[in-house]
Amino acid sequence: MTTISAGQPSSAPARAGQADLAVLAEIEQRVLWLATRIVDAANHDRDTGDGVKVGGHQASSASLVSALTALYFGYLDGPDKVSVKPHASPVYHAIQYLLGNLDRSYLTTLRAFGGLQAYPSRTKDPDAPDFSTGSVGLGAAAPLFAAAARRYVDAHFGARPRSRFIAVIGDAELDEGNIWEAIADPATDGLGDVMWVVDLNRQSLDRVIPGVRIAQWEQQFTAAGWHVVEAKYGARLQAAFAQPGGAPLRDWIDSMPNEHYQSLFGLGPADLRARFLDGAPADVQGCCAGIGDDELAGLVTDLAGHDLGSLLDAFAQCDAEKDRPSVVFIYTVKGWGLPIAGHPRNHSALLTSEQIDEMRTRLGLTPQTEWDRFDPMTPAGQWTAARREHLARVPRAQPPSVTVPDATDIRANKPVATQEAFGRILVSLSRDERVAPYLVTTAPDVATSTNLAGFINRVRVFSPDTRRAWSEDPVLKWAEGPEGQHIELGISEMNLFLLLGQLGLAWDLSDQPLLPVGTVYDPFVLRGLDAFIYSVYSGARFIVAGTPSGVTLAPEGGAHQSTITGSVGLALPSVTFIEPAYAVALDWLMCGALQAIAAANAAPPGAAVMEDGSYYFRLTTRGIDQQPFQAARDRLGDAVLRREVLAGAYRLVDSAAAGAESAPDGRAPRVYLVGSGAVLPEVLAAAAELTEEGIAADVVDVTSADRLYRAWQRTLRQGVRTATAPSIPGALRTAFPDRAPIVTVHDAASHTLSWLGSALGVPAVSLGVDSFGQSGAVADLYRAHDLDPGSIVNAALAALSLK
Ligand SMILES: Cc1ncc(C[n+]2csc(CCOP(=O)(O)OP(=O)(O)O)c2C)c(N)n1
Ligand SMILES: [Mg+2]
Repeated sequence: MTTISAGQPSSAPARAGQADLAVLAEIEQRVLWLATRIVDAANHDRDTGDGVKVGGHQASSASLVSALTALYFGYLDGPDKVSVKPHASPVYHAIQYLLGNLDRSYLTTLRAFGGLQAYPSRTKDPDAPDFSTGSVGLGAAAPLFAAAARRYVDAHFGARPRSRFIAVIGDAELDEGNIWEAIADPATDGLGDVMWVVDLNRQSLDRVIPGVRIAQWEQQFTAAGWHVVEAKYGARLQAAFAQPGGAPLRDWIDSMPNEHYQSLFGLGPADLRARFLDGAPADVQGCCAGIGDDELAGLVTDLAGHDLGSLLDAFAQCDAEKDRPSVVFIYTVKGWGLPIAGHPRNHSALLTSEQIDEMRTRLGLTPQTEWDRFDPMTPAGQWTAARREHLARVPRAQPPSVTVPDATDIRANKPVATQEAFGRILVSLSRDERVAPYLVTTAPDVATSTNLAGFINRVRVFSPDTRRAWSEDPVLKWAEGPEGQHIELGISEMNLFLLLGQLGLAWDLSDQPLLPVGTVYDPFVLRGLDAFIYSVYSGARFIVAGTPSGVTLAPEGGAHQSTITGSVGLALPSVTFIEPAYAVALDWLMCGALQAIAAANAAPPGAAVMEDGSYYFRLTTRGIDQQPFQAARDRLGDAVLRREVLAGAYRLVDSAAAGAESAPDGRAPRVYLVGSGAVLPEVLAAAAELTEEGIAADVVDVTSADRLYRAWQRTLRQGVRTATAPSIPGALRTAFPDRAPIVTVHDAASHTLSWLGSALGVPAVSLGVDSFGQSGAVADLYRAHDLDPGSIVNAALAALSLK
């Protein structure tokens, strides 16, 4: 581990160009002012009219002003990508404004509708940050996975201009487990272009953190193969330590409890001296005796995280480390330079208007000039202009347009499960040279058990270097090398969704569109859910297959059976949830999803892209007879059926077409049995039984509850917004041409499909899995959850009685 000696001149003049530290310090003060005032304006200059506190984080921002100034004005190059901790978003915007990348009008819009977002947002902020942040830990890990995605892209498509992937993160973010999952995974080994900057202000939201855990953290990073740098003391303290008698001073500060040290920041110079020396040994008292109160106050709070030379030195040391990721712990002060510095409850504290006025005056600004950029004729103005030019991004080349077929023409003559079909479809696509180069799969140690083996056998496993395979396995050829197209992860669903997210953003962050496909056991989608949300909120486009799913995974028991994932898939924005039952339907839907991803990836900047985003396929290992689907195909023809399958539902059994006898009065009781996924055989059996009893039972296979729901909501909202009567959307009308009671059947929470009754305005009974499962045979589990044919028949009778 390296400790920075900040007393020497910066060794990073090359990156800083000709910037001298005095100019950077002037910029730093202006960044501090703007970041503070952006939050102040949001809270004091704007009347929201609702009495709700606007909020914002002046202390968390101030903590990182120096580091972000050093990065943007002294270190970064154009292709570098940066993730900024959520609560420092005002600093990011202040810097983008000074660089000329953000219009002045936005500075008073923090947390306003259509204005600057509370936390950096790729998709919503006008000065588009490289990474969204907000849920602590995730934005920190994202650049690591972006670097892994870049390594993959470089290996397959040729090296891009070098980017460094940087995360500037809060120290309490290291409490999040996903941080340690990320650095522990071999897929993130050796990424020399990664640098994490940890804002070690020793405070979290609630408190001053008792006992600094840096030693433990450093060991954890070191054990994971990271290069660790510590930037602790600023130049003045370093110099004082080097004086004769300076060693006890250092020991005293090093041994001081964190709460004691933090309490110094809120005090005036005389009180600070007394507090600092409270309990100090005689030699420390002696060493400080000759130092005046003001000087002592400045000295003992001089941390490297606010020393621009030290920071640039630390970054340069990380940059020199080419073969492993680096982390630099910078010691900072939460609220640095503000009256709330170091206060235990400063997390959400806001400066008063008087304090803002005082700060403005101190910095030589007036209400007329407070939002100004630097005068272009001054050194600071010239340096920001030079940095603006240096950091300008090269416009992206027009991406290749990737042609995905409408189908792989999967054949399914015997019973087949959707999970198996999924594997076969991927194998077929790997043979299609128009698509194959862009496909990349990943799985958290479940590749073989989710049917990726066939694909892996063809395309191999990705590793930056070719690795010798020691055992010949004719069934699974696990050969690793730079040409491989499957990225294997350890068991971390967080890592899965973070990697999928960054592969799904490679069109942006690595100038290379990809078609990423991940697999995960369906119940464990929830284990990675926050990272899933993070990735799609960031605009990533990928496919994830949750498989196997539901109580259909009968013998595996309650711990492995998913129940609420259907509802999650349906409700998640920017994700299309799909649960087909039949192989050909899956084929069409998967090809359709890949087509949509490819089209969106190739859309020119600023073009309106389709709304689907990513795709979540919920699959099963239960093989089911494909004949009913073939019958629907014969009846409707591929063109019509494909359109309906993609729209979300089609009639698997059309009782009229099947020649169901009408009752003597011409009006047979009629019911729709609606199933999704693995339960279709039970639904079909129930329909046959009802038909025998003289009830016309149509079977509707819902391939995407999400698409149906969205179609319904679209027409409803249209009606609400235009004050007109909403119509029934086309997809629902086609699948449900008549008004008749319905029964919904789903191996998932009954709620996932229960809205259909309202959508159609008919009585509905919803069957599903609303309690935890257990081990058993499929028939046992279906019986226990009323998914068996007999229960479905009874549900149909109940629905008819509700009419
Ligand atoms: C996953 C998650 N949990 C909780 C929060 C609420 N929260 C926001 S900031 C914060 C403390 C952050 O402390 P630190 O990372 O040290 O940042 P600092 O404000 O000290 O710079 C917490 C708990 C969050 N944003 N995300
Ligand atoms: Mg902190």
